[in-house]
Amino acid sequence: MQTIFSGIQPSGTLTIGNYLGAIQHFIELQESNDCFFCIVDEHAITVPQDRLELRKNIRSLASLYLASGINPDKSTLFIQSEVPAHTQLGWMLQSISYIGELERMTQFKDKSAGKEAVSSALLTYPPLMASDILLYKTDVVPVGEDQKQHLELTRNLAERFNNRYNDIFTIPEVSIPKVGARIMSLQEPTKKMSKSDENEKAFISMLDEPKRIEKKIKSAVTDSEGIVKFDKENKPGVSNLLTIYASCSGETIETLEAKYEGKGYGEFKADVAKAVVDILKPIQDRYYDLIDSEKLDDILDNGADKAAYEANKMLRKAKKAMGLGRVKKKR
Ligand code: ATP
Ligand code: LTN
Repeated sequence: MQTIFSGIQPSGTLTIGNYLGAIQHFIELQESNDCFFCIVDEHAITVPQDRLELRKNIRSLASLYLASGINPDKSTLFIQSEVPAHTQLGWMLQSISYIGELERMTQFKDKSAGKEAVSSALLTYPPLMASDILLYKTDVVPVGEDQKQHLELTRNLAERFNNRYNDIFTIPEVSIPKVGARIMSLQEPTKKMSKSDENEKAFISMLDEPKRIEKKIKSAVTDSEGIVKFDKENKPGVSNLLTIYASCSGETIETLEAKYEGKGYGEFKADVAKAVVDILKPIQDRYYDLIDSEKLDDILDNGADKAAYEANKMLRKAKKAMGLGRVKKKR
């Protein structure tokens, strides 16, 4: 049995990209592993957030995790800010991070580009992410393609700490799905689908109604060729829809290409929409049952207790290794 850790930011309603790139794999992994799934609200505040909106998104994300199939009897589901050890170890890891390596992170470059007031937390986000992972002796971190660079930095920081102080951290492996690791924007298929995109037509939210999903897929950017074929370079829009369809239906891309040979985009798009609705509809039903329930609070309280117990053990070790605090005199 391995220990798994992953986190999602409550920075908007999850998209089908988050589901196919991350959550779907969490569900598979929880069957035979010890899993921790986190709502990383302290990561979300690295860019400006409206407080009421953030609070709503945190609860909504918790509910979506559960509605998607995270089983609280098997996995630990919790909110990052409810376990203070994350920011504590995050600070300690900042002390061994170099500004240069943080400035090289593509996420930092993307999110800070052209902005005047960039928070320093956006730069120091990776050591906090490393802390999330290292606190739980994590063996494997399932994430989408975009997080690969952060995972490499996490491994570097863990090794640096182990060499410099004491060999206490497990070096985590990254796990990226073969299909669905990078679902693209429906409007600009060369850009990743993102829940914080200003253009709502660019993403399918996990809570979009069936009609809305159909509309968004119908207006997804494709090309004028009229051939359903996977070719990321020349046909990014169609390839993205094929990936979404394959991941939702469990069919291979080749089977789908054959199925739509000689057919136009109209029929293809209608079927992609149907496959997405079939996956999302039952999740949405469970979501609305949970969102205002006390049960959700109980699950999160329990999760925070369990996570804090594990995290505090590792935090104590890390503090000792670095020489923080004191050793009490024997009486
Ligand atoms: P934001 O837009 O606020 O930066 P995001 O939509 O990129 O957020 P995150 O909370 O950063 O989502 O990511 C949660 C998980 O979903 C991560 O494992 C990430 O790799 C994965 N993920 C995010 N976007 C996609 C995507 N377009 N395709 C596949 N996986 C994705
Ligand atoms: N950086 C990630 C979210 C995240 C995460 C983590 C993922 C924060 N801490 C720990 C895996 C493990 C993102 O933006 N998707």
